[in-house]
Amino acid sequence: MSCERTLILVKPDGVQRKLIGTIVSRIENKGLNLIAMKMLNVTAELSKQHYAEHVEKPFYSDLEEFITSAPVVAMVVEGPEAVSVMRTLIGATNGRAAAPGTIRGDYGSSRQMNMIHGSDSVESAAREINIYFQADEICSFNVALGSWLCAADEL
Ligand code: IDP
Ligand code: MG
Repeated sequence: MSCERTLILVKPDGVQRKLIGTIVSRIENKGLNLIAMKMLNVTAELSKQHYAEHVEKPFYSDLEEFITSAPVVAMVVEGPEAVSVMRTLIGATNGRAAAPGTIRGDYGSSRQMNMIHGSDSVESAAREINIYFQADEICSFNVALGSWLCAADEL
């Protein structure tokens, strides 16, 4: 098992709906480690970089309009298998299909306005973290409670 990093965004709808604290709590309650965080406005250029795989898709112009419409909160989250653990916690893309208990399943019912982004692979995470954060903005630290969150042979 490996300690991974993943890029998480609270999207504009999550910020507007005052869900930043709720989403951060869900991540912290899971035992994952928040090691970088900032609020920013996504520009059209940044959106095209982040969503490069979607730029040619029919929904891209709506997605760009949405993601640039209000600030986002960007985070780097670290922990054992953090990429897949966060994708499970986030739930399916479409909030109407997302399972209860997931963030998208519990707080939304839209395909586009689904409150949170999480990287879909370790490779995507490395690319996306690099887009949103400088190396010196990442504050990896020794978690004092770490031995109560995960057994040594799971790390
Ligand atoms: P993901 O966020 O679950 O990884 P992706 O397929 O990578 O989903 O899509 C990126 C984002 O684009 C979604 O989170 C959602 O906000 C938006 N999106 C995805 N598919 C559609 C669509 O068919 N119409 C409109 N927006 C979409
Ligand atoms: Mg995706």
